[in-house]
Amino acid sequence: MPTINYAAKEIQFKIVYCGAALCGKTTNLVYIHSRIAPAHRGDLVSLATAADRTLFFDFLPLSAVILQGFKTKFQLYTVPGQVIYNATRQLVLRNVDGVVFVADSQWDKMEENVESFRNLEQNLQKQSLSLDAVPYVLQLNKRDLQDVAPTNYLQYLLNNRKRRVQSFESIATTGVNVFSTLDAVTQVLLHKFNRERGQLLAVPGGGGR
Ligand SMILES: Nc1nc2c(ncn2[C@@H]2O[C@H](COP(=O)(O)OP(=O)(O)O)[C@@H](O)[C@H]2O)c(=O)[nH]1
Ligand SMILES: [Mg+2]
Repeated sequence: MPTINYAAKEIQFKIVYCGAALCGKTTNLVYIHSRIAPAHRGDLVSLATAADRTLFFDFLPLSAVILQGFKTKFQLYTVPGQVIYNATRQLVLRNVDGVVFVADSQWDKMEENVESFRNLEQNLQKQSLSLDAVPYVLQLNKRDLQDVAPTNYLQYLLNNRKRRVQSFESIATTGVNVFSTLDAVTQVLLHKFNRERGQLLAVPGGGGR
């Protein structure tokens, strides 16, 4: 559920990048940050350990299109991928409006990908959400590397729910399909919002959080 500020005519959505440790979540945000004019984004806040691994989350605020006279803002977050940080992941996933699941295409990461995807489903369940209802897309990352699984195998592992979602083959380090992924999740999320809650924007003082 996005935050609607009627006075400022702003609506704010939260998008969370999920996936196993080192799959490329932070790299997505770093690339997006580097390609958006400062006027349309805030600073990238990264809380990393000395070893450059995300400890809590990365955070990047973006402002974008106008929706029914409201300025839409997107807050991009990553979650720490390491298995032990589940409490942090649950916290970052609270009130999520859209998810990008980043898969690491390397063969030896398949188990971690599947485990991370299951963990996402479980964490959403804990806040009574389901991937059936949350807008999300799949990003098959690191396609530049040698030892990668074929995309149809990744689809079979990670995109076999009733509703198949859009997926993108990416190279986050050079930006290949980083924006296609972000555009797709925002499109799905805005469609859902318009369909289910668009009327909230027309009623000053109604709804919001
Ligand atoms: N070759 C290659 N390396 C990548 C790609 N995306 C990320 N990486 C590298 O993978 C490592 C982990 O990336 P990071 O974004 O920190 O992963 P995170 O733990 O998911 O945030 C870094 O060394 C990145 O440079 C990619 O598409 N191709
Ligand atoms: Mg990270």
